[in-house]
Amino acid sequence: MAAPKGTDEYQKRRRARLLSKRWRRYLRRVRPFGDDEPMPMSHRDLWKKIQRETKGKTPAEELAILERYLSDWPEFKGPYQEMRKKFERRIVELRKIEQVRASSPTHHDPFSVRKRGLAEVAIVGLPNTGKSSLFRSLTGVEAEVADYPYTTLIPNVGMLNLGGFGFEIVDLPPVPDGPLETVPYAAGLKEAVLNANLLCLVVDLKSDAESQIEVIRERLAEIGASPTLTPGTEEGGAGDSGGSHVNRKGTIVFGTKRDQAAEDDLEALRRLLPRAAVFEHPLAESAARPVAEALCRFLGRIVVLARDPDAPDEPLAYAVSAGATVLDLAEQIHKELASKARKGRVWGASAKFPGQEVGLDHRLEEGDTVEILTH
Ligand SMILES: Nc1nc2c(ncn2[C@@H]2O[C@H](COP(=O)(O)OP(=O)(O)OP(=O)(O)O)[C@@H](O)[C@H]2O)c(=O)[nH]1
Ligand SMILES: [Mg+2]
Repeated sequence: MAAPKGTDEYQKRRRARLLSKRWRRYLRRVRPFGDDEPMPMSHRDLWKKIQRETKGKTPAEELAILERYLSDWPEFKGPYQEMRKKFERRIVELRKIEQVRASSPTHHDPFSVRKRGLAEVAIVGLPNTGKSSLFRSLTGVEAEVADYPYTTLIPNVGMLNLGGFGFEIVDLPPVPDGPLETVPYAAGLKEAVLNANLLCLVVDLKSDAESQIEVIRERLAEIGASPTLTPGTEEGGAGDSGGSHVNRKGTIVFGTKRDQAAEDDLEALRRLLPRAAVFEHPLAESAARPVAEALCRFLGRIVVLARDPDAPDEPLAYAVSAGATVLDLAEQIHKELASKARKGRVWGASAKFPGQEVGLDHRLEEGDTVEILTH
């Protein structure tokens, strides 16, 4: 019941009403989202705050921040809802970026133009010698394979993945029997070969190996590249330039169609190229590691296995610099692991006995298996 005008009671109630009105207005301003989930700021300030928090963040971090804000975004109308829509669109965009990143085998940024993996390896050989078949075996990526020459006219690209590292493999159209300009893709082939860090030379074991190698060398010379079969020799390493005008490329060799070739053909190829790392196709089941090791040698790296003591069945291969220590390996796996690492346990060439406990400065050797202990 209203108090009669002029009475003290009337004045008291009026003051209370006014006060609560101002108070409510004040509260609305400082708590635009109401009392349940106070977010004490205007939409402009909120926008600025979110911009500040997301600035310079990785897509994953930005996604987490926006999702956190949107999870308790109120049903407030007006500019807040426009802002919500903007953030929702941004979230869709960020999720796409994350999806592409996660599906990229080496977790490199797919939008950057950098080569993926440790190095790019181009498969080079004459027509119909089994380059695309080899590419498929190494990468698991589908590529057209057929029993006639010039099946591949556009390069196929995939990754040879070793777990902790990988190489980008490029399956090229064939180098022709005759001069380079006899093929319409000569310019592209030249660029692809020069752009690769390493080469993988394919020799069909069913045909004469010596003449194939000679023709490939001639074509590479036309391109301005020279295969180097032995790492670390004065012939040059994997570097893009050996100091002269020829572009030296560390090169491994594959003898293909081994299953259809004569018994001795692979050995004959090895005798022909005694200083080269020569592999065979079809691939042996455990071929990926030795192939990666041979490629790594041109890069001054060795392959070691890191074994998580809590998941000993799934060691991961890593390519560390030759002469790397247990600590170097830990750093390569994860900065945090390196900061917590106390010592290592090693099996393999650098260990005095299997499972030897070693300090963090212990130097690793090719093929070692290492556990990094944090306590
Ligand atoms: N038996 C056997 N056949 C192979 C092997 N590698 C390739 N082939 C066959 O050889 C033929 C040519 O293989 P591709 O992988 O298309 O050869 P390519 O060098 O990529 O051919 P181009 O792209 O035309 O230069 C196909 O019929 C393959 O099935 C192998 O290791 N063993
Ligand atoms: Mg092919």
